Amino acid sequence: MKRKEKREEKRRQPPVQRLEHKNKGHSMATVATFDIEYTQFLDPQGEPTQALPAFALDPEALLPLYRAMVLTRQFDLKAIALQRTGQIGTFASALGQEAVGVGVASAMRAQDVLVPSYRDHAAQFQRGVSMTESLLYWGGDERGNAFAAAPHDFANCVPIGNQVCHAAGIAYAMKLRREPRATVCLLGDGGTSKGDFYEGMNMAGAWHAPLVLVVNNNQWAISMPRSQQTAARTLAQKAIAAGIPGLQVDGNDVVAVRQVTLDALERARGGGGATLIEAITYRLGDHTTADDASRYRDSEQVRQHWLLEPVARLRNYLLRLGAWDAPREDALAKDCAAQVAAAVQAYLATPLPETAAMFDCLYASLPKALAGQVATAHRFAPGAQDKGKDKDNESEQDHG
Ligand SMILES: Cc1ncc(C[n+]2csc(CCOP(=O)(O)OP(=O)(O)O)c2C)c(N)n1
Ligand SMILES: [Mg+2]
Repeated sequence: MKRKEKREEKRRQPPVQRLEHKNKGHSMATVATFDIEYTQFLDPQGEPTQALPAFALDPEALLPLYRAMVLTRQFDLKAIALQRTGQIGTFASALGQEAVGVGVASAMRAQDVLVPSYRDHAAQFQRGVSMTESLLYWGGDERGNAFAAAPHDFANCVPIGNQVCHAAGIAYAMKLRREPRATVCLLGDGGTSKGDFYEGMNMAGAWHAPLVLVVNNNQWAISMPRSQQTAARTLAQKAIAAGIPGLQVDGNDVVAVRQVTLDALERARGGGGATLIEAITYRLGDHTTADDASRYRDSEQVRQHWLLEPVARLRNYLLRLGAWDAPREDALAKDCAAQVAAAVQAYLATPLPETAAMFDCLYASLPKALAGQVATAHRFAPGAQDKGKDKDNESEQDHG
């Protein structure tokens, strides 16, 4: 083995510490032990639980985080109302999970890359994605994924966990190009049961890629509770198999989420490789507007989790600091409502996309079956005259 290879081998495999002990009558050795750490700075009442990081002592640094969480909450309410009135399609609210998106994305630099799932608009807004773009996306308009202010961030990923593989590849590319950037990938607790998650995380570990994986553990994968999702005691410990650090954070404490993400990003950019962060939070809303969670979960459990939610927690801390009061809260609510209303207006005023635009950017040349669907789409486009024609052919094409 060449000297360089030997050095690399040594770096990857620290000497095993053998701890001899007896069990069941024969001697064994513990070859590795692991800990999963949990970080919290603010308790549910907004009271510090330990010495705070510098940014959390500075109202100027905290207020933008608070505003962003309140704005996300108002956006969610409005988006649900738009779905109920048929003005957007299905929508996935981030109610209760605002601190994860805001905390994580506020720790990123502009040149980093965010690889989100469909519930991550709180993070996207921090990155400069506009609420109008988000509404376009949920309205079925692919132009909503072309983020003007965050052009290298990835589009919302709806297939669960797939984005982890893309994120690992992006992070590896950053490493190969020696760029001082990192990739942040957001996924749900359910996503950690997918093969893509393990494969992507494994490659990021093997490549020492600058990747921060954040599991938004909101306790539910649609109607599947966390307890039935996996027998693993924590989701963070899944990192151990990939040889990267895994840790838990109170996902309702924006200070903690931001701080652990800052640390993981610093490690990533400094060549220290990937990290898995499990942010413990709770999905206070339905899975999406197509769901009714009251059919499968106990309202008392939801009520208990409202006591832990992130917006009131930071507000209480700001009140404690003397940096917040009722008039400022009122002014913020009005300001957020005006911002959301302007975004909705801009969304509704956006001309519809070209009918067949949904087929763009999928294939270099359209497969035959999809070409048939393009023709069908044109036939049913607003203003098309011949909707009734060619019924037989149409059903063939739809199933092609
Ligand atoms: C590959 C794949 N399988 C199944 C689904 C259907 N599905 C949509 S959301 C969801 C649950 C996801 O739960 P989680 O990862 O915890 O994310 P959350 O919705 O809680 O944010 C499932 C199974 C999907 N979108 N993609
Ligand atoms: Mg979930």
